[in-house]
Amino acid sequence: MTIKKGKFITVEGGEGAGKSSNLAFIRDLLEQSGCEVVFTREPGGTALGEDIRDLLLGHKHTGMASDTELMLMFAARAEHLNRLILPALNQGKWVLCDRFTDASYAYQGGGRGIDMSRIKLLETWVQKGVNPDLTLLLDLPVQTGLDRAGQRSEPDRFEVEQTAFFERVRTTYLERAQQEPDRFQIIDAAVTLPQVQEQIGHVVSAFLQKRDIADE
Ligand code: Z5A
Repeated sequence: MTIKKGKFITVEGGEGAGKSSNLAFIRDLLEQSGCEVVFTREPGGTALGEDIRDLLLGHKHTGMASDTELMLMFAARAEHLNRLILPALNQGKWVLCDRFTDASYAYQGGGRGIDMSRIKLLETWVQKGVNPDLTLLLDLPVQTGLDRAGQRSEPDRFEVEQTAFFERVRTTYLERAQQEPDRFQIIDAAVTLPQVQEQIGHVVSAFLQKRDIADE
């Protein structure tokens, strides 16, 4: 794989953490500072990836084996990296992605109980060393998130899981953040939206400042 030029930012979090509510805000912050932003999501981001997303989130294949689920996530990711993420980074664009591989560790590893070493194998194979430069983890107590998400319409195939599943997802995200403190920034997402955005603003400004110093 070729060398990256732009920066790769991912946003993660459990149910009702407020990703959708904050992604446009993050994109605006980046664009205001002169970054050309490609905004995308996982699973999805390409035509094939969006078809895989439908299979993963829809209810047609309820009871799908966990290994199938994991490999479909990585199949969509391989397409996403090769067709969208890497070309954009190589053109000097910034990629802002709604979820990435940390979600596979959290949901398929923590949630479904797949051995993390198997996820690592797929990560190494598919990503070939390409990783996010910054990951914002929107963290909040599981019940708060479920209460918020419950106000939305029809639940997808993940949203019907039990509280214990989402507790394992949250624990795994927090463990990963602890293991990679330079990449992860934890945002307290349990507070009001303006308070969440104030924290995000600080994190993104600090990251942009670091980029400016590195570019000098
Ligand atoms: N998945 C996986 O298993 N493995 C993988 O590798 C990948 C993904 C990549 C994709 O869903 C699913 O795929 C996801 C994990 C799995 N499963 N789930 N569940 P997604 O990412 O597209 O969708 P989502 O997780 O359901 O999240 P979302 O739609 O992006 O949004 P959200 O984070 O849940 O939050 P929201 O919609 O912005 O907010 C929820 C509600 O809370 C809404 O009414 C807001 O107005 C409200 N809200 C937001 N912030 C606040 C604050 N601060 N205060 C009060 N109320 C708030």
